[in-house]
Amino acid sequence: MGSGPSVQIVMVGLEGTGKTTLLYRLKFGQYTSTIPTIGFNCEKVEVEEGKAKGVTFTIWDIGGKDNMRPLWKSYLRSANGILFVVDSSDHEGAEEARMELSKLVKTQNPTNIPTLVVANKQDLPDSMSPEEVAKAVGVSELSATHVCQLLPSCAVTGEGLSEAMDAMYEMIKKWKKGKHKNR
Ligand SMILES: Nc1nc2c(ncn2[C@@H]2O[C@H](COP(=O)(O)OP(=O)(O)O)[C@@H](O)[C@H]2O)c(=O)[nH]1
Ligand SMILES: [Mg+2]
Repeated sequence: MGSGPSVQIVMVGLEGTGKTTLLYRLKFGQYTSTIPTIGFNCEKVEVEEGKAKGVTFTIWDIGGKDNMRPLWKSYLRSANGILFVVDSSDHEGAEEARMELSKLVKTQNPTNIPTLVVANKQDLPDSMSPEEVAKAVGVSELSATHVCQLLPSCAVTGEGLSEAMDAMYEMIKKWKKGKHKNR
């Protein structure tokens, strides 16, 4: 990996939202088929374009089955940012995603590391728009008190992923500055 800055990211979300697809898309630059994640995957990804060029992201892709969710918080201790992946086509799952996101950001994240919600599967015809996803999973409420924003993506084609990594890195940089100021 390069000699540039490096950050640790925890990627979570309900099962089947596209986390592992996103991870492999970033890692290998192409679509890779996945199997349901038991436990976790971890990859180092060096961004090759955009504002976060040269930054190495160590991404922990944590299984989203409900028996894994209590473990999400233990991965946050050494993390600099959270990627919360949502399946924009899963209308029924939005309420569960909203509860898990809120719990994670408000109570399981004592150092308030920034959260980027990724509205994935934007390519599917019945997908909610990014604005609809933001509303459904409560991003606007959370962003009043926590560093939380949302961006759209399609992990299969990779659309939006470069913008998402840029945004995640910008949020982390700001968070680090703010943290040092308060010391
Ligand atoms: N149409 C579409 N399918 C996707 C997208 N991202 C992931 N998938 C599919 O969703 C399924 C679950 O993906 P996976 O990465 O295993 O989800 P995970 O459980 O969050 O890791 C797989 O069949 C993927 O090919 C996307 O952006 N668009
Ligand atoms: Mg997975």
